[in-house]
Parts: sequence; C-alpha cells; structure tokens
Amino acid sequence: MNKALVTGITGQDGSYLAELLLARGYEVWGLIRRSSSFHTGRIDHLYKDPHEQPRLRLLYGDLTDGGNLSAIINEIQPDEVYNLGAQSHVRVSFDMPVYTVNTDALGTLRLLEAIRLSSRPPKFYQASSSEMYGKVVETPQTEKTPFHPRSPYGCAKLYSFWQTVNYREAYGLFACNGILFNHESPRRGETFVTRKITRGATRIKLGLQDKLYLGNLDAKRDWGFAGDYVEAIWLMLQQDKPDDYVVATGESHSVREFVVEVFSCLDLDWTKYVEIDERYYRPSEVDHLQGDASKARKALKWEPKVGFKKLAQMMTEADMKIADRERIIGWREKAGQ
Ligand code: NAP
Ligand code: F7E
Repeated sequence: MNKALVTGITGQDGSYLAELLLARGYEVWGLIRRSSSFHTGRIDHLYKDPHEQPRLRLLYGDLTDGGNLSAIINEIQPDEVYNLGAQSHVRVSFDMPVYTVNTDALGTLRLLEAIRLSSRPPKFYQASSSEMYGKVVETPQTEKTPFHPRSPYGCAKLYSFWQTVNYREAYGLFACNGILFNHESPRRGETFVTRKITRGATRIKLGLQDKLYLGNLDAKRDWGFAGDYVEAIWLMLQQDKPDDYVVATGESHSVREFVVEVFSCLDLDWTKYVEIDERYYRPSEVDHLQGDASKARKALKWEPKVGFKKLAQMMTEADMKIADRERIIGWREKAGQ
C-alpha cells in the first residue's frame, strides 16, 4: 500500500487531497498543528473513528520544527510527501512577513532536508503559487514566464519553488512544483475573497447581515475548483520524471464579476449591499493573473471540470445552507430554547 504524508491536511486542499488519496487506496498521514480549539472540521468526515478509517492517521508537527519533520519522515517512511502547509493569506503576509517566510520558505527547506537525509527519499510535491508571477510580464502565464512576486507570501513561495528545483537538480530527488492559480470551494477559508463574498451575500439574503465590505474589486484572478486541482497535484507525482506544471482554467475574471455572479444567483442588486473598505487594500497588489495550463493538459492529461459560473453557484448554494442553519439557531436563541 502506498503511503503519503500531507502537510496542511486541515486546510482546503489538504482535505480534498486526503479524500483523493484514500479513494486510491493510500495510507494517508496528515501533519496537524497543536491548537487550543478544534480545527479538523474539513477532515472530520474522513476521521470519525480510527477503526472505521484506519488508513488516515494524524500526527502533531509544524513546518517551523525541523527536528520533528525529520523524526516523522524517518518513522513513517512515506512514498510521497505533499507539502501543502503554509501561512497562505497574502494580505496577512504583509502583517507577519517573518512568520510567513519561516513557514512558507524555511519550512519547505526543512522538509526537503529531512527528505534528502532519509534512508529512502520519497517523491515530493511543493504547493507553489501563481502569486510568484505578481507584477506579470506576460499574459497568460506559463512555466516559462519570469517571476516578480509582490508580497512576502509571494517571495516565500518563490524561495520554495527554487529550492524544490535545486533539490531535484543537485540531489536527484523526485521533486515537483505545481504552480497553482487561485482555486476555491465550499471549504475555502472565509477570509479569502470568493468565500467572503458567498458567505456575506447569503447572510444578506437571509437578513443576517446588512453590508459586505470589500477591498479592490478590479483585481482579476483565474479561479478554479480545488477538487479539480488536487487531481493535477496527484498526477504530477505519478509521472516517470519530476517536473513543474502550471494548473489553471485559462479564464480570468475580476472580483467585481464574482460579486455580480453571486448576488445575481441570489436575486439581489449587489450595488445596494457592497461597500469599499480601504483596509482590505494591499500595500502592493497583483492586478491580473491568467494561467496557461497547456503543459499539464498535455503531459498529465488533466483538465478542469468546473468553470467560473458553476464554481460561484456551488459555493453560493453551500453557504446558503450554512446561513439557513445560522438563521434557525438565531430564532432558537431569541425564543430562549
Ligand atoms: P489553507 O486552507 O490556508 O491551508 C493551509 C494549511 O497549512 C492548514 O492546514 C494549516 O493548518 C497549515 N499550516 C499553516 N501553518 C503551518 C505550519 N507552520 N506548520 C504546518 N502546517 C501549517 O490553504 P489551501 O488553500 O488549502 O492551500 C494549500 C497550499 O497551496 C498552501 O501552501 C497555499 O499557500 C498553496 N496555494 C494555494 C492556492 C489557492 O488558491 N488555494 C493557490 C496556490 C497555492 P491550520 O489548519 O492549523 O491553520
Ligand atoms: O484575494 C482582492 C484582493 O485573498 C484575491 C491564496 O490562496 O491565491 C490566494 O491569494 C483578490 C486580491 O486571494 C478583498 O486584493 C478585494 O486581489 O482571495 P484572495 P489571493 O491574494 O489571490 C493565491 C494563488 C495563493 O497562493 C494564496 O495562498 O481579491 N480583494 N477585496 C480581497 N481579498 C480578500 N481576501 N478580502 C477582501 O475583502
């Protein structure tokens, strides 16, 4: 049975990847951080009872602790390591640049060293990002487009990208970078713009919230569905040779277009509810991302199944159910039940 170690298993992508690996018969080991509150909500459905699902195991660890990563690699001896763990919020990386670099850049290096020094080095996947293109020099962006990161997050991811390439070239590791463009889902963190919009709009629809405050509506992103993108991630490690791949839909839409799409799904006039709050602006913005995934389409035989409208609709429907539960809880509280 193949064994995989996933960092960031409690995150959006970690949860979809864990589902995919379990469905393909893997034994999955997930690295989780110690927290004072529960944070395994996205994988609880896979981990209800260890007797029911013994192929998923969780271990405490942190990308800032190299000794712990080495011990885990040596103990588990995985066949594949997926490094999805990161401080992944671009705006937050301006507030916490040193922490972001420690986790997103040095964390990758710690993991690569643990792998290099292990007796049986596993294949390695690095969660690289379209944020590395930043101030883009060409559109669409491919594997050959030069990088120009615009945030501490983008810089940290660029460091990890090159270390992954370097460990492949210097030590012959089977190490791949997936350069993933924005991908979303009903499991997306609520402070990323798509989910913030679907949560806000559905709560407005049910009278739980009056306004939705956003930053730059003109930014354009190539948004895909996380469930599609983890398939590309897995396929990269199943190839004969390690390589780097762009994963994207090839379509780009503005934040404003996403707002319009979601509010129109709910029959609401967005201009009555959305207000601009400059606190959500970034010191330096990434204006326009649009990926060209031709290489992944050809070599991995991968293609995205969910487009922009379907994604907005899927997220809106899922958040409508959450808002409805919140409304019922609100009634019960008012009624003193
Ligand atoms: P996410 O939902 O924010 O999940 C991040 C995961 O990393 C969480 O499990 C988090 O654990 C964990 N983590 C944070 N700091 C850590 C540390 N110091 N040590 C160990 N684990 C740590 O992110 P995502 O959207 O699933 O993205 C997955 C990866 O792909 C990230 O590396 C992200 O930067 C990258 N990426 C994402 C996108 C995208 O559009 N989603 C695009 C390109 C690249 P807690 O649950 O404890 O916080
Ligand atoms: O912002 C604008 C904001 O935070 C998208 C991460 O997964 O994808 C993600 O990074 C755009 C930006 O994602 C708000 O200024 C407007 O232009 O959803 P986001 P991101 O920064 O693109 C990349 C590929 C990753 O690798 C990252 O890990 O939306 N925007 N108003 C806003 N953004 C937020 N968060 N909140 C607002 O109110």
